[in-house]
Amino acid sequence: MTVRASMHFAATPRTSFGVHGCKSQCALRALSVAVLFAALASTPCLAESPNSAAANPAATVSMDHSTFIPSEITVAPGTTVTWVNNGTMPHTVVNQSFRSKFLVKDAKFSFTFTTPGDYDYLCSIHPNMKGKIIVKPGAS
Ligand SMILES: [Cu+2]
Repeated sequence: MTVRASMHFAATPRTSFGVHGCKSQCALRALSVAVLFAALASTPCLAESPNSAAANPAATVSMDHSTFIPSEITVAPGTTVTWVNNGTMPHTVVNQSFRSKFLVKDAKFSFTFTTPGDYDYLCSIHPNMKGKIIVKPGAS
């Protein structure tokens, strides 16, 4: 009689569906948070996007008094152009092919031009501040 009673007790299902359900729900929530963080980490932002810079040749464009100096230069393919802000106001250098970050006083931005063509660019803060790089084979 005593043995049969204890066997019956042991066979009673002890699993609570309530506890089990919460566990899997919590695991699911943790997973979706992880997925969200991964998505945020891979979101592209307005970061600086220079291309790989070659050793030479090189050219420099100054930014001063809201003007690119010289406003137009002709360079050979493979030339790295470096813009330097010599003024006190922040400027940017923006084109379809390249985009600098905010350049404060003395900040620099470089881009290497490999493909011949005309590259009109401007400062996104001062849209009237424009410049042009002409990339032409044979130019020095
Ligand atoms: Cu500007």
